Amino acid sequence: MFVRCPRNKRFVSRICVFVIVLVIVIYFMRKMQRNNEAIVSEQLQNNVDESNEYEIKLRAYESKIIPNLGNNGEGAYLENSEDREMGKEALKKLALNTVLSDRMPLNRTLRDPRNPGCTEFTYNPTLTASVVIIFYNEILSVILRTVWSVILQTPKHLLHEIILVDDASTEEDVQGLLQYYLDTRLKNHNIKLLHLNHRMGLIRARLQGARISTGDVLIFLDAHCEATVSWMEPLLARIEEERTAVLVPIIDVIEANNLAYSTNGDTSFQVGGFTWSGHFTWIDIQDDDDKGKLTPIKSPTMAGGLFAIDRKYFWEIGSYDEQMDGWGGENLEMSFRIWQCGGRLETVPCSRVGHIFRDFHPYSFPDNKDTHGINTARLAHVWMDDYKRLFFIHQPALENNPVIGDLTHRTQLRKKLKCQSFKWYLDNVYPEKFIPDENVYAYGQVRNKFDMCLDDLQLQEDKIGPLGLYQCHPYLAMSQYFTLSSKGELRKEQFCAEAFDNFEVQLTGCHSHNREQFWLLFKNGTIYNPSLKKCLTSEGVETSKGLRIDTCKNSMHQKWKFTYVNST
Ligand code: UD2
Ligand code: MN
Repeated sequence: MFVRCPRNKRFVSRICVFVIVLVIVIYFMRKMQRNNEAIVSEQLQNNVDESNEYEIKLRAYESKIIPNLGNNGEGAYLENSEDREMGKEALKKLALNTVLSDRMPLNRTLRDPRNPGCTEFTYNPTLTASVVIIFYNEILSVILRTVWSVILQTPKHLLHEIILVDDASTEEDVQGLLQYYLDTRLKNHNIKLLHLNHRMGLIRARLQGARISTGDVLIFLDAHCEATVSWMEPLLARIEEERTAVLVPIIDVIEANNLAYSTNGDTSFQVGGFTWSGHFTWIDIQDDDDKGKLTPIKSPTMAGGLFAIDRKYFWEIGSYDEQMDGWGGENLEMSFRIWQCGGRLETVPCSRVGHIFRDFHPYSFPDNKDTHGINTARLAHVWMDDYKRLFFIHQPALENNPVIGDLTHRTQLRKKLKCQSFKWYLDNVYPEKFIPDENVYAYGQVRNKFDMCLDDLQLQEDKIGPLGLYQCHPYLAMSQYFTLSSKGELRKEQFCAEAFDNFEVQLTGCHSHNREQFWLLFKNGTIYNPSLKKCLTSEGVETSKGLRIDTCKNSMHQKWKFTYVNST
């Protein structure tokens, strides 16, 4: 470029051009050679040491993966009968078919589970996310499938980092092998693995992950999840619009036995509720206006494992109660706190993540402590005001028990954030929640003249069973706590007494429009079912057996007395 060939002397000029072309060709050839050398040297660096014990293990593991198994999120089946038997055993022992998981590709494909309407939205968030995944003794393939799904289903520019927190697992696999996998198979992704040096429980483990994260938004996941297409965009976009919105995706079920990614159909889903015993429950969407919406909708509580929150807001709003141990309670604590202290909790219908729901915990807790109970007692004292009475009926031994620890920090936090009362939460966020002793006709034990009481006979949630009769307990035990509600239901929190044509009375789900669930309490103590025109009777009913309805007569067996009756 800086050399000029003389124009007048043709021969000299030609030689000159030739020399210049030659120089250019040599220059580019050398450059290409240098590039090749760089690639080769990078490959050399990449060349894993084949004699490394982790490499040997990983290759053995990788060689057993069955291509395409479980693709499209389908449930899978192992052809090999020995594997199949081992899988069944694992399911019994660990509540998960770990053998099947080990054979299934880590990056299996999933179908788009969303409501088709979701594809019409475009989101262009500018925020980035730190995905925090905590685990204790989860198997490698399950953790890695979670990680792979996040990588594959998230646009690169939105995924700031993935932070894995090992809550001091004792299983060998997740010690060195996971780090080795990340270093060799996923080294171009920003993934950090933090090993805690002693078991901290899932609440403090999440806090440790949050502390080292630097993305705009924190997204927590359990270590046995699979994210689906476009799961992150609507979460980030909503937080960008409303930084105090805390978001949960729809949580689909990955079946523990065959790893099928299953949904309740692409349109129907539930939001979070709670029971007075302090447990999370799924509830139907409460507001009619919210039904069918594809934009974020109000959720009174969250399940706890999968949610997105602005990182700075997470700390401002009080992160977690660090004195909560083990497992449980933190999800309701955070839900109440978010709502009461000015934030919002929402379910995002166009974001869907699968989660393996296990039938039992495959791990034990140090000292066998009831961490769920203790943690819930903590949150009841801090957030539920006088309504904590309804929790402590379930857990009387915990009410003034020193085991729940010091609450000063959390009560101070509540003051500092100037949070609303629990009554405000019930009135404004969850007005449909049944309160067994407020605005009702009568509640408490329902006793007859023979000191026998109505009793749910320990009926399990989601079941139907007889409305029973049992000796009255000397204290108000939950199994004998009944309410005659303002709608005329004779009910517990979850069940309503329903009279049947064969004169049996069963406890079933409450449907307020069902006439057979409507009862009247007369001044003389009879409990009357107007629909069948009969009265509740204990005549001829053995202890622990179901009550009946019968023709109303002036019988001692048809006189009932509630512990508390409101005058109205
Ligand atoms: C649900 C939540 C879970 C948590 C819990 C209440 C969902 C889908 N799951 O229970 O996230 O909020 O309710 O506390 O919402 N783990 C540890 N250390 C431990 C015990 C567990 O790190 O000491 C990990 C575990 O490996 C898993 C996560 O914590 O990744 C949640 O545990 P889980 O899956 O057993 O809880 P889950 O889904 O039954
Ligand atoms: Mn889980």
